[in-house]
Amino acid sequence: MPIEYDAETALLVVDLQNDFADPKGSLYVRGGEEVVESINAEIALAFEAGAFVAHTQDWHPESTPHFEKDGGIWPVHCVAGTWGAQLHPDLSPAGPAIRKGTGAEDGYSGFSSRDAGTGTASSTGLADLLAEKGIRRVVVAGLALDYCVKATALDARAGGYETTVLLDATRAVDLETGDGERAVGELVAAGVVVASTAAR
Ligand code: VGL
Ligand code: ZN
Repeated sequence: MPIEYDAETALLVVDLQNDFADPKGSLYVRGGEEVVESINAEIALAFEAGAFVAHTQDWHPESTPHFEKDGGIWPVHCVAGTWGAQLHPDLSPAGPAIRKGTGAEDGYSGFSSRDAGTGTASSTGLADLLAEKGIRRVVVAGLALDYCVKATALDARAGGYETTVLLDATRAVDLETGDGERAVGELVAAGVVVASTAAR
């Protein structure tokens, strides 16, 4: 069932950036480019209904414990200011971009991050923004289902928002076969609703 957007709903478009959504990106998520069109349609619907739209951007320094070369698990991706970190050129963004992963951290959520060294959590400002707008319901789409979409939706749910993930507007990294399906299981167990876009 498509979402009915209203002024108390926020559509969060997670990490629809070249490194994830372009086949030439360094951490290309298979099928990532396929979600752009339906997300644009969803953004238009949300915008028309007076909903709040925000984007997240993975925005890393050149060295971070997140990268394999520095002790993490990922190839270098979404380095601040590079082509890979830019939003996909076919996306029609509406609303602010929240940058995350900007420090020495290995977090995935659009809401907060945890310093890999000190363990200290810090907020990205997204929760404050949603509170300021009087948001009660959060709808999440984008990349990747098994990392940043999952973490962002779980944080939204834990923060008391009615939370929905638009499954056809996400794709999984699937480092291990089945990660995407397991992510859906975790989301549903946490009380997140799984739905699809109006385009489907
Ligand atoms: C992501 C892996 C590493 C994501 C970000 O956006 O899901 N995945 N950094
Ligand atoms: Zn990252």
